[in-house]
Amino acid sequence: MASESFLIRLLIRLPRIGAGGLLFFSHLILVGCAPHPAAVPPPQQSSLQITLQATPTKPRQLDPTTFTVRVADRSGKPITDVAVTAELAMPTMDMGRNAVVMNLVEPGRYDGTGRFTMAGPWTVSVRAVRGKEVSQQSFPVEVQ
Ligand SMILES: [Cu+2]
Repeated sequence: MASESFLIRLLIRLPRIGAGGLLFFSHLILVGCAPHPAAVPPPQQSSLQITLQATPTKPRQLDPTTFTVRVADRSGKPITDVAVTAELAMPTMDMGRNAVVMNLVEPGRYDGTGRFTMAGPWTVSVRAVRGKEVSQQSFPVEVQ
């Protein structure tokens, strides 16, 4: 916890710091004390198990790649009532939005087909959304 004297000095300086600075400093102070609800919910640690299989396993640029996503709870039970999305992105550059439509094909299994538009390192970000609960997992894929 910040000391009282620090707080008092901060209050004296407020006019110079301005609102943005106040938010920054108040955040610093609060972070040290207790969990503080942020304006944007922090990325939740995935509560569901998400796996991804790409076919072929070494995708070629511009060829169709099939994605198989499996979603299960912590005990391994297949999950059928989530909305699954997959986004393809390159970590090194902006390739524009590249979303793959994923459809439930059997309990806990969601399939979709997409295309990597360039050779190199890609990331497939899979999200499983159920109400306000979002589980997310990213998978690196090397494209030839
Ligand atoms: Cu690229």
